[in-house]
Amino acid sequence: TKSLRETLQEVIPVKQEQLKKLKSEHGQTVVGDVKVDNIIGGMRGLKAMLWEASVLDPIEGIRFHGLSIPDCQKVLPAAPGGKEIIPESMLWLLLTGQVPTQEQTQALSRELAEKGDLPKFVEQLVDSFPRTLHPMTQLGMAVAALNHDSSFQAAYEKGMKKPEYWTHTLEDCINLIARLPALAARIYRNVYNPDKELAPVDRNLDLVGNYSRMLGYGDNHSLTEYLRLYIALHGDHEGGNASAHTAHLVNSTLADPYLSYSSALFALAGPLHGLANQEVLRWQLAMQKELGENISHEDIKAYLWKTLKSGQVVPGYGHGVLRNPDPRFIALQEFCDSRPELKGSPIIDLVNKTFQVAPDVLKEHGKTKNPYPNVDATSGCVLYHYGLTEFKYYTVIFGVSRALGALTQLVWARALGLPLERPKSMSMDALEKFIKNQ
Ligand code: NMX
Ligand code: MLT
Repeated sequence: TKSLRETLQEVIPVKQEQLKKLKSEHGQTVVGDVKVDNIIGGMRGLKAMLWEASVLDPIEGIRFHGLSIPDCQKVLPAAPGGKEIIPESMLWLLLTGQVPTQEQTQALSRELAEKGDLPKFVEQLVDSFPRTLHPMTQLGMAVAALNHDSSFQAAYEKGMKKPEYWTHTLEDCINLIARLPALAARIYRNVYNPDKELAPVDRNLDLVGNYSRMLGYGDNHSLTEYLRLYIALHGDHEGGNASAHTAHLVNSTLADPYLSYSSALFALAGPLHGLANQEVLRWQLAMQKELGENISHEDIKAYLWKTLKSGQVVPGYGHGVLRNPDPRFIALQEFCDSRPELKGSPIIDLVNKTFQVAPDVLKEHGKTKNPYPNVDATSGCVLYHYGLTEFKYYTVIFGVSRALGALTQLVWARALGLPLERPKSMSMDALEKFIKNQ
């Protein structure tokens, strides 16, 4: 059975050939118009990036190398003793386009665990942060500091040749993914349980098995399984989302993967992006507090209108691309339905009831192009039920996850020799002049 690197050595030349052909045969083919609306509207809908691992359809949602979420749930290996997809099998799929065997998945788990310890100076750096510093700020800063050991940076200084770029990028990406659980768990411990001993990385556990154990939830098999699914599913959402796009842009300058992913994390930390799962829980809890027990659909409707009339967005609803309920939301709801311990959970019931009411209210409100829930509408609420109630931490878990897809693309970008990203910008005056001369 082939290792991850052997598989990539086989797959990359095929992709390089595909790109060469695309460029020489179709380099001048038009794929769309650029409208003034695109330029002033956050480039929404503009097809302007190459992204190999996943493609998002507005109605159907995400496909990873052509596989839908239910397809992945059928074919991707789980952890020993578990049922849910794990990040290792998703990472293998994202990187290679192939479904790994159980053996290949376990070998990757083993490699990640072996590389999972943090350098001492990073532990000291994280321990020096004030407990009041937002966990996402801590994560982004520490990921940047990990570039102390960047293989890409060291090789670049020595004058490495372009065909070697991807191998050093891959080494950095694997090392970073391996270290994220220990880093993210250390931040959690320092902020919420400063007196608690941190469990060491266990070489026999999968990535999330270790993460859950280091967070202090290792005995909670259900939460560990939920985290496996959560982290695998949030791994990639094509290239245009703010975090993945940031990693891609920064890496196109040949900044190393640590600096690139650190930048991505700060994009993820915004409330319109990854911070939304923290915001959803805050909003649902405020709703619960205000409305009390036995909340009716009418009560929720009135609360939704109150939120909208105060000029706020309904967190967890709407999307830049999707125009249907997010299949990741559906997959997490199905997880909840399949778990006896989640039956009757007040917070999950409230998420469900909100889902029954919110789309009609948002349609009537008439602003959002997508009145349906995105993945954040439920992801944090399930963590809350399981006892992981510190919601300022939730985006960190998203940050552990998004590394899978964002870092995969860095490997591909360097293997395909993609150039520095540098779109043309226009001023309003320049636009008006252009329009006048049409
Ligand atoms: N509640 C109220 N208004 C909304 C919502 C919402 N959930 N979603 C969009 N709108 C408004 C939006 O603010 C905009 O108003 P205005 O013209 O006054 O600026 C209008 O509807 C049109 O926006 P869209 O084109 O539908 O959405 P856009 O692509 O600009 O933004 C989001 C997408 C996701 C940023 C937006 O839907 C939103 O703010 N949702 C709530 C926050 C959220 O859940 N973010 C998580 C996204 C997923 N993730 O994990 O990253
Ligand atoms: C994501 O997973 O990145 C979000 O759904 C946002 C997006 O795709 O734009």
